[in-house]
Amino acid sequence: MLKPFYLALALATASLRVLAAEVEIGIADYRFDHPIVKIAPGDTVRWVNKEKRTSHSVFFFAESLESERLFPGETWSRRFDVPGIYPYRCGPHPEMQGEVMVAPVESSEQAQPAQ
Ligand SMILES: [Cu+2]
Repeated sequence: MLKPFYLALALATASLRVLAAEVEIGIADYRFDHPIVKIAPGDTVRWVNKEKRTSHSVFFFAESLESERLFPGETWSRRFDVPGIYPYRCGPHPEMQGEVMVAPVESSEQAQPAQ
């Protein structure tokens, strides 16, 4: 029989991933500030254009999915439900590249930028 304290702890740990996380990627100086992020299925990535003048987009070329052109201060979000590796680049600036890795994580781990 579990004592109430340990039971509560187990429940708290198990429910940690129920709340999906949101990861923010800033765009500045013609690059994505976290080019590679690791998230869990159900998490959302939010790109924020932090440039003063330049617009960018987020283009998942393998899926032919591209955001609207993001002007300074604008954001675009995408939720990832299916595990996999999602490479992307900026539409107008192909040298700007990034990757979203979606994989189940340990319940104690938080979604975080990989670098
Ligand atoms: Cu760009």
